Amino acid sequence: MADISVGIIMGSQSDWPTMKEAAEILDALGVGFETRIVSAHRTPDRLWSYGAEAADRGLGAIIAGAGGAAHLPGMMASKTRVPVIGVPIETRALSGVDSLYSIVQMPRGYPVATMAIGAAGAANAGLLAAAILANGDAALARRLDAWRAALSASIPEEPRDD
Ligand code: RP5
Repeated sequence: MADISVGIIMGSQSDWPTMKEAAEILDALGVGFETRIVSAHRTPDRLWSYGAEAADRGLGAIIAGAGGAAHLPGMMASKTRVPVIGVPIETRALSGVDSLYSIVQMPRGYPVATMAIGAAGAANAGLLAAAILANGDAALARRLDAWRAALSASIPEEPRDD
């Protein structure tokens, strides 16, 4: 079993179907991760202690998904220097634009790498976390290169009628 290098956190159980996409990518690449529900609004103390301990625990990246007033990624970035990758969850009321704007517009000094809204964003968050870790892990770099090459090879040159 791989060491836990990535924390996947989310504001609610309802975010899991989206955030699972990040977990599946990390699984496929052999990157160890943990999953936690950490809400900026409903469990602020949990957010604070997770952020306070993240670097000492050896986490190399934190993927944080939240929807609506999506303060989790930004608050986590305030609390730890571990790179935070934000995933805006698609919402019913505003289609996730609310989540995106809540996450992306950080003040200077506390960056969040903000992904696209929804499932593609969550999958890309997994890939970006792996890419960050691959800088110091040659075996992971090779696995990531192979994953990218396989995706590329799966794209047909011509469209077909279904
Ligand atoms: C946010 O509120 C969560 O990240 C979730 O996307 C949204 C709705 O949460 P639930 O009401 O479904 O628990 O904090």
